[in-house]
Parts: sequence; C-alpha cells; structure tokens
Amino acid sequence: MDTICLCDGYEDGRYVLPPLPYDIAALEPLLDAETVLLHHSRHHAAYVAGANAAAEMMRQVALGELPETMAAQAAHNLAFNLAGHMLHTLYWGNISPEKGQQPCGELADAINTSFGSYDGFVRLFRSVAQGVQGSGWAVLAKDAVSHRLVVLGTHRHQDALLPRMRPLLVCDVWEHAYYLRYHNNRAGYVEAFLNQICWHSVSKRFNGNKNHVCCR
Ligand code: MN3
Repeated sequence: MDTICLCDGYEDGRYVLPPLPYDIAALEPLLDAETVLLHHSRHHAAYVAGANAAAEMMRQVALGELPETMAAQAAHNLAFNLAGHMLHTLYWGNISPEKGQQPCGELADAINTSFGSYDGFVRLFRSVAQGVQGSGWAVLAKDAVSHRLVVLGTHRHQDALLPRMRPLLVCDVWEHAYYLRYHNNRAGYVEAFLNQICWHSVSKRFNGNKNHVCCR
C-alpha cells in the first residue's frame, strides 16, 4: 500500500483507523516519530471512535431508544468527529517521505489556471495555513461545478465540508500536529509540509470521479 484514501477509513459498517502507508519515522524532517504516533494512534483514533459513537447515538434516537432531545447533539458530534476522521485520512495520504515533489499534468494546469502559477498557490496556501486562528485546516479543494481550485481555511474540522468543494490536499494546523517539534513556529511546520506533499495522491484525488473522493 503506497497511500491511503477515504475508502480505507470505513469497513463493515463502521469507521476504522486506516494504517499509515509508511513507518512512523519515515516523515522526517517534516514530522518526528512521536508526533506521528500520537497524532495517528491517539488523536485520529479518537475521531474514529467519536464518529462511531455519534452514529450509534443517532441510530438509537431514530429507533426511539434515546430521547429526541439528544438528536442535535448527536448530529453535532457526528459532524465534528466524522470530518476529523475524513480530514486526517486525507492528511496521512497527502504527505510523503519523499521531498520536493511538484504537481504535474492536469493538476498543474488547474493550479496555474486557478492561482496564476505554482508559486501563487504556495503563497496563498502558506498564508491561509498560517492565518487560521486556533485549531483548523488549510485545504486545497476542487469546486465540483466549476472545476476551479480554491484554498479554504477552516476552524476545527467540519467547516471544511462546504457543499461542492472536494478536498484534494489538507494541512492540519491544530497544535497537536506540530507542537512537539515546532512549538509555536507554525510557519516552520507549514514550510516543511509544503516540501513533503504527495502530489501523486493529490493528482489521483483531482482526477477521481465526481461523486467519490478517492485517490485510487
Ligand atoms: Mn490532527
């Protein structure tokens, strides 16, 4: 397995934690092994567990086993945790042990059309990632209608799920993603992230069919 996609986060009717497609120490110098271990096996795993718990709560409300007053909380929990699970699955799949990859082919053309140049994309993505207040994500997304690319900055997780915007590349800027190594230097983390993007995976997502976010 050379990458992971959203399909790997769901199995037999439940959300599951997809295994990483590389060793936890393989993402140096972007990420140290301890950060990867904690981020994947604790933080990401917690969103998987939370998504399953919220889905079960919603099922019980629907069956009358829990009071209707719990429905709104269950829906909120599902949105937060499932978006967290989705974004982390995309994140592990769009970073790479390989340094210095560049987008190519149709994706490179779309980047040039949407941002003027690759440098223009980098300038925008870097600024959005650094500017997210508190916990959130920088997201390169494809507008499913116009096919233009956009960069989104989100708070927490679920704000990323804008209708018609399909995430292609995501950068976690919650402090747990970088604090052990970079402390408060988010800019240093974002710079290192930009040098270890798996553009191969991003291209697969860009070229995937309209209704399915999948990198295969
Ligand atoms: Mn995270």
